Amino acid sequence: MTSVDANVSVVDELVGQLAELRREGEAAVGGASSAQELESLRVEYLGRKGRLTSILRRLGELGPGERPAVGAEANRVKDALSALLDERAAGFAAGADAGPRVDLTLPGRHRWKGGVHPVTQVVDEICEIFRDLGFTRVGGPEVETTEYNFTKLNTPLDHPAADMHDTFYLADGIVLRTHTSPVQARVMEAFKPPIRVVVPGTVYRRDPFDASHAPGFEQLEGLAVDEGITFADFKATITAFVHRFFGGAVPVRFRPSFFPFTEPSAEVDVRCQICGGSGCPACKHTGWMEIMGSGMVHPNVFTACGYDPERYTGYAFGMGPGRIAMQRYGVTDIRMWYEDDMRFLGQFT
Ligand code: 2NM
Repeated sequence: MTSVDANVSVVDELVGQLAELRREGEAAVGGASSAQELESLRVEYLGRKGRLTSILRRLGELGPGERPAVGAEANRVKDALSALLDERAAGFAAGADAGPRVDLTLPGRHRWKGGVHPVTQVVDEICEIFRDLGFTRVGGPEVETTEYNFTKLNTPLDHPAADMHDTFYLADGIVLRTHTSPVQARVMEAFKPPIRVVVPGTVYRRDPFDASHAPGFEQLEGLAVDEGITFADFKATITAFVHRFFGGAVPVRFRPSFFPFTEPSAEVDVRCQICGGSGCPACKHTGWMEIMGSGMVHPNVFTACGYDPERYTGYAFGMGPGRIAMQRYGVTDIRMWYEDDMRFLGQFT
């Protein structure tokens, strides 16, 4: 048979084709950029009508002694390509080779932005209005003596009003202030009339932390002293403040009350900002919201602070910016201001 030589060249040819198939296949599979592309390469190289099959068809041209070696080589090529195809297909399934995993349609990440606490915003707003009315903003110590916190303010420690101002004693005669009034006492001792001040600050009381009380909260008090100041001055000043803070000509009323450091004393109410006066839970169906306590400074306070009560008169008032912020925004639990929950506070910046 002359076919021995011919078969040797066919063996060489087929082995050469197998080697080339493997090289090309590995390059193509390695460079594939999607699972779909891998699938078409699998069909092209290893499919029933694929390139490997057409090489195998020619095994019949070989003698029985030559087929096993070429067939074994064909199987090695098939296994190698098949393994590589599987490996890359698994990679695509896991997303490892899916390219940058970026969703360009996502909104950008915005930067952390700080903001002024809503209660502080109200404090600043109130102080600005009073600045326009001639009042200076001042501050003072949160740790006070009972002398300044109570005694100079016509509130002896055994006075029933002192019970409502039970506080935290740091030492004998040293307390966390229950109001900012001791600052007004210090202002009177340091400056001669006329004086007009507003005093915002944190104050402390032995109160439960519940929906309407906090053991530490913001207060803002005011004091005006001069010769000839009357309750009419007070009403006009407060009415001007209310109209600027709450807007327009909202109704204001002055209701008799009691404080040890003022005589006479009054509560100031404004038309309910939530229901407009028709009655709602926020105003306890009265149509009015209490915004401050006030009155004409008691002569005993002037005497204790070194002012001559025969010469000077004045008015004082105190409000809770936290309460006012609750009324303004319809917040029903005072603890919301103090929990530092940014989902809540972020709404006010
Ligand atoms: C209030 C109500 C009424 C007040 C009195 C004084 C001072 F120091 F002049 F005596 N400062 N603030 C005062 C008066 C505070 O808060 C509800």
